[in-house]
Amino acid sequence: MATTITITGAGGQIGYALLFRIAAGDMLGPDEPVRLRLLEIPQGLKAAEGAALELQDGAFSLLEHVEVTDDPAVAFDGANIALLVGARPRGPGMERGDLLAANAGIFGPQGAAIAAHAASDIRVTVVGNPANTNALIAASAAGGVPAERFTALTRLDENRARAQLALAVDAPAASVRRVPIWGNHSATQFPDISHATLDGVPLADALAERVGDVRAWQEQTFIPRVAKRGAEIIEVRGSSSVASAANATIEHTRDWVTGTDDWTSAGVVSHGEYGVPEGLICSFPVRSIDGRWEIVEGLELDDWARARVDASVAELVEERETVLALGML
Ligand code: NAX
Repeated sequence: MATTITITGAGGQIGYALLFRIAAGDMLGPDEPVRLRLLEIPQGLKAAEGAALELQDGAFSLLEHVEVTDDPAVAFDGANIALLVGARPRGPGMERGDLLAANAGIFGPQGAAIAAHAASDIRVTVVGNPANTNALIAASAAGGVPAERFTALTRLDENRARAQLALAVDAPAASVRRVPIWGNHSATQFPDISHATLDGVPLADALAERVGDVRAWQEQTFIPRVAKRGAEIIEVRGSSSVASAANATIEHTRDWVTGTDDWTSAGVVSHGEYGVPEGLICSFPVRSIDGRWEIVEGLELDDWARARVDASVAELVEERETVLALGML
């Protein structure tokens, strides 16, 4: 049976980069037929309809059906996977609270529609920013659906971190692993290199040989580069990250369904792991086993790392408090 995948914001940039890769089997593999549901707001429907026409023209052998709608009840009906990409961007003069409120107005109703209409094995990946708190809002509106089924994308941050480390040691990105992102998908995120491996062995010595003082390099070069990579892309490309974000969304969802052979990063619900308050959707080092994300436990965090994790988690707590105070949680 085909997997039903709902993509919100499907008429936008990341949507456009996602659709054709999913139809080509990049997310669920070459043997899994897919049915796509594209959800847009009325202003975005034409763009999504145009993408649907191009999907037809791709004559993809795995693509069984495409439907474009602005009705969440239709979009999430029977969905096995939901990629929540559409979000309200920060407009001029918009305060953080306004942004959270505007997005709560999107992700709350979508969470409720998922609870009412999606399949019982629904897996939700939130891409639209602020991704962690949007996932929290959707999860809390989705009564009856376990919070573990709602995740926020931090895989792009991890990929950026692995790529920067690989450049530093002059190795292919694929040989660098175990670089988890902790905390929020925001400038406070903590890309952690203390467990990083290069072809399966600790990377620390190779890195020290290249950069000298590793801690200084982390603070002055690596962390700012990773955390501000989105801004760098905008400056150079003249537009935000699109194909790399779609790629990360596909990798995150594929790993969730098919499993991992090593750690990766995902925003998942905390049950108090590493002292992160329960219920927050926080990025952790994770593995995917039997179709579920499991947080990698028992890792050492020294005082320096702990302070960075705490700062990012404090931001998540603040976001949750803002949304609670608005009565939207
Ligand atoms: P676009 O503005 O190109 O597309 C967004 C689309 O969402 C638009 O077509 C809009 O009509 C639609 N939309 C808005 N509200 C909707 C609703 N209630 N239901 C359905 N559709 C709705 O943005 P794009 O470049 O595609 O980025 C999408 C989101 O991804 C943004 O919030 C962006 O900040 C976020 N990102 C998240 C990343 C991550 O790693 N988590 C990285 C990339 C990206 O910055």
